[in-house]
Amino acid sequence: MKHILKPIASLVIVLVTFTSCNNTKKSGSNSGALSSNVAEKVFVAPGEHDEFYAFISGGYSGNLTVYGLPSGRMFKEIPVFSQFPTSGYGYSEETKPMLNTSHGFIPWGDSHHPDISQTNGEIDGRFIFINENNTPRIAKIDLQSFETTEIIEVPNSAGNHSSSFVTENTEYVVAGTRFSVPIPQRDMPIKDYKGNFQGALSFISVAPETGDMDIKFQVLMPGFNYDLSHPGRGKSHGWFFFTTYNTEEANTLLEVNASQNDKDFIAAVNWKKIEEYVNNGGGKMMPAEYAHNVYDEHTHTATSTIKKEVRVVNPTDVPGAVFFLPTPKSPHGCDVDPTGEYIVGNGKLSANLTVHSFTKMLDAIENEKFDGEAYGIPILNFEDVLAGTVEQPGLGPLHTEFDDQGNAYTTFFISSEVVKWKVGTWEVIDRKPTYYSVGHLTIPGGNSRKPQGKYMFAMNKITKDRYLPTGPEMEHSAQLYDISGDKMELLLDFPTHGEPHYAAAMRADLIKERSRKIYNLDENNHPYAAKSDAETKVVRDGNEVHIYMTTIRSHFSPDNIEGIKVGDKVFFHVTNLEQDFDVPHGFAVLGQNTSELLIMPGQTKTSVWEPTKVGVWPFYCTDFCSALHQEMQGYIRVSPKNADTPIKWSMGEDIE
Ligand code: RUQ
Ligand code: CUA
Repeated sequence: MKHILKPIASLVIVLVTFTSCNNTKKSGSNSGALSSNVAEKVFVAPGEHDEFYAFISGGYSGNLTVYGLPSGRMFKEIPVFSQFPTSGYGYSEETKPMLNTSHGFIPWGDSHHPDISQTNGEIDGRFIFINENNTPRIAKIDLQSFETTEIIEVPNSAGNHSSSFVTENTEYVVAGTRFSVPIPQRDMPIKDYKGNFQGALSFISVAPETGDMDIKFQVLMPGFNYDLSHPGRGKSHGWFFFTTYNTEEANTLLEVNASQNDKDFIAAVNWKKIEEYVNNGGGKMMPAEYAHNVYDEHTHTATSTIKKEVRVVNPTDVPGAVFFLPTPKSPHGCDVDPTGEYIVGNGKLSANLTVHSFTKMLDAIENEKFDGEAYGIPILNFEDVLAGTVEQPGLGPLHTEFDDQGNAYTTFFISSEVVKWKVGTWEVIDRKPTYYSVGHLTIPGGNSRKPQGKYMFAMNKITKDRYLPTGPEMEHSAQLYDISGDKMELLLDFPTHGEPHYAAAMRADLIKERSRKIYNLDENNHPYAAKSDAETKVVRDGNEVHIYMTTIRSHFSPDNIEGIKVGDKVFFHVTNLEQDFDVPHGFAVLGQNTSELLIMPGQTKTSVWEPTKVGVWPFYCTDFCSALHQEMQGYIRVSPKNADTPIKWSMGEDIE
C-alpha cells in the first residue's frame, strides 16, 4: 500500500487504495489509477460545496436521490412515486393526491431515467423529470424546492421505460412504452398479440413559463418493445429516436423468441412534423383515463384530476414522419451525440456498436431508399444510414454518454467495463473495469449540446465485495472516474439507494443560487392554515374535527385539546410559523395509522387520526428542532362515543 501524503484526506485515501488492490488483483488494470492524489480529487473539505449535483434514479424505491460530485455524498432523497414517511409525502392529506392514478391510489413506483430541463440545448436546472415504469407516469420535480410538483399518468402505455427524455427547449418530455398492449385495453387472447397489440409513444408538452405538463399526442406504433430513447439536437432537433426489441412480436419466452431477428430497429420520429399535423387538427381523440396531479406551492396542496381522452396519431397518416433504422441484436441504449449527427444503438447481443448518421438518414429518406416496410412504416437500408461501427469493444453494450471532446463512453454489462471511443473514427481509446456489471453511466450535462467532460460515473447492478457486507442485500454502487485526460481514472466508489438506473447531473451553481429556503408565511393560502397562535382553533363538523394548529420553537398551539370522541376523524392541520432556513417541525400522535408530518417553515400539512380508544394521548414534534425540542408536546383527550365532553383547547393554561 502506498504511503499517504496528505494527512487530512487519509481516510479517503485508505479506502481508495483498497479499491486499488482489488483493481489490480481482478483486472490487471493499471493500479496507478489510484495514486495517492486521487483522494484530493474527490475530497471536498468540511463546509465546502461540491461542484456538481447528481440526481440518481432510485429505481424500485420509486424516488430520486441527490448527490454531490466529486464527493459522492448523498444530500437528499426526493419522494416521487412512493410514499415517504420521512417527510409524510403520500401520507399527508395534501400529498396523497400526488399518488392518485386511474387505478386508484398507488403507494409505490419504479423510477428509471431522470432528465433535466433544457433551453437551447443546454441544461437550465429549472426542473427534473423522471418516469415511472410500472404504472406509467411522468413526474416533474421543481429544482427550487426539490419537491415533486406534478405527475401525469400515461395512458395506453405499459412499462413506461423509453422515458423521460426532454427535447432541446423542453418542448416535450417524451415517454415510450416498453410493453405493447391492446389499445384500447380489452379482453383478448394473449396469443393474438402479433399484429394486434400496439406501442404508444407519448409526447408530453411542457408549458414554457409554468412548466405545466399535458399529453399533446401519442403515436400508436407497431407492437414492438420500445426500450430507450433520446432526442435529436442541433441539426437533428425535431426528431426523436427510440430503440426497439422484440420486433418478432413474441408474447412468451422472450429470451429466445425475441432474439430471432438479426436486426431490430431504431424508430426515428419527426415530432415536429407530427406536431404540425396535430396543430392542424390531425389525429383523433380517443377515450382514455389518466390522472393529472398538480401540487400548488401556495396552498401547499395537491389536486388530482382524471382526464378522459387523449389525442392519438396513426404514424402512417403522416407520411415522412416515422422511419425504421435497422439496428443489430435487440438494442438497449439509444444515444445521440452532442452535435446531433450520430445515433448510437447498443445491440445487447451484438459484438459491435452500431452508429447511424442523421445526415445519411435524411439522404436515404429523400431518395426513398427503402428496404421494405413494417406495418406501413418505411424501413431504411442498414448500409445507407450506417455511419460506422465500433468493432468488438466489449460484451453486452448498454448505454453511451459523450464528453465535450468528441469522445463517447459505453458501458458493457457482461464484461463489466466502460469503454471510451472516438466519435467519427470509431476507435477504442481506453477501457476501465467497473465493479460490477455496469448499467447506465452519466456525464454531467449529458443529453445536452454541452456535456461537461470532467467526471463520469458508472452505476453498477452488482456490488458484492465493494463495501462492508450488510446481509444478503447490498446497496448498488456507483463509481466516479476522472475523464479529463486521455485515459479514464477511477476516483471513488459510493453507494446509491434503490437501483440507480440513469442519473442526470449538472453544474451546481445554477441550482444552488435559486434554491428555496423557506415558504413565505404571507403567501400561504392553505385553507386550514393558522398564521399565528391567535388563529388556532378546534372546529367540530359532525364527526369530523379540524384542528388549526401552529408550531414554533418550542411549542404547539393548542397543546391541550378535549372533546374528541371515539369514532371521530381528527384532522391536524399544522402550520409551521418559522421563517428561518432549515427549521422544520414534525408532528405525530400516538396510535395514528399514518406517518408523521415534517413541516417546512411557512408550510401547512395535515395528518388524519381516527382514535379507536378512550384516553389521553400525547402528540409531539418528531424533529429535534431546538434545545427545548423535548418539551414540544401536547395531549389530546378522547372520550367515549356517547360522551358530552365539550370541544375545548388551550395553550399555556388549563382547560376549565
Ligand atoms: S435501463 S441498465 Cu431501466 Cu435505463 Cu439500461
Ligand atoms: Cu419542533 Cu422538535
